[in-house]
Amino acid sequence: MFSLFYGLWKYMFTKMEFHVLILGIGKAGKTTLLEKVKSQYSNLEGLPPDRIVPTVGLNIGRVEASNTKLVFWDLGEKVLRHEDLQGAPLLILANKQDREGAVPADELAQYLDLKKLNEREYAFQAVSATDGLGIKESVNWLVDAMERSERTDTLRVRAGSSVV
Ligand SMILES: Nc1nc2c(ncn2[C@@H]2O[C@H](COP(=O)(O)OP(=O)(O)O)[C@@H](O)[C@H]2O)c(=O)[nH]1
Ligand SMILES: [Mg+2]
Repeated sequence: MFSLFYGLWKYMFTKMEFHVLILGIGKAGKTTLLEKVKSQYSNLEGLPPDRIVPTVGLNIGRVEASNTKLVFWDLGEKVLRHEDLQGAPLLILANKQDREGAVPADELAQYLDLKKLNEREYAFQAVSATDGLGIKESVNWLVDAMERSERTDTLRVRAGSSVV
């Protein structure tokens, strides 16, 4: 009986944790973005842009948003079509919006043919990793999309959740 209630309690009060892959070509601003997210969602100061060096290996950042834990993986590999990422929500960021001539998010949406990524929820968001424009909106979208994603349920079952 105790374990039943303990399981229920754990289920209700343990924060969900989602992992987010940050993918993009070199110099797109992935590391700068991660540092900005970290500085907006924690008390720690993110690295200032002039101290960010090209990423070697992995750069991982943890933040908490809307009672949810997010783990960002700054990688830069072509993994989107990998079967393990089937159905994972996709947020496409049009970064460097502070720069004159930056491609707006809706224009970017026209360039990218995302119909091939069927069964995947996706959205476009204009951001500036240096100014912080659009960062909160991006993280909110990620949290919402991952919470309502069927993939989340599938992964939870696959992980053999200890919840009753
Ligand atoms: N103007 C501007 N520059 C940016 C922005 N995001 C990143 N950068 C710059 O782009 C360069 C590459 O950024 P970095 O985060 O190292 O890119 P990564 O290779 O994708 O990790 C750096 O000089 C950054 O300061 C942005 O939103 N606006
Ligand atoms: Mg980097």
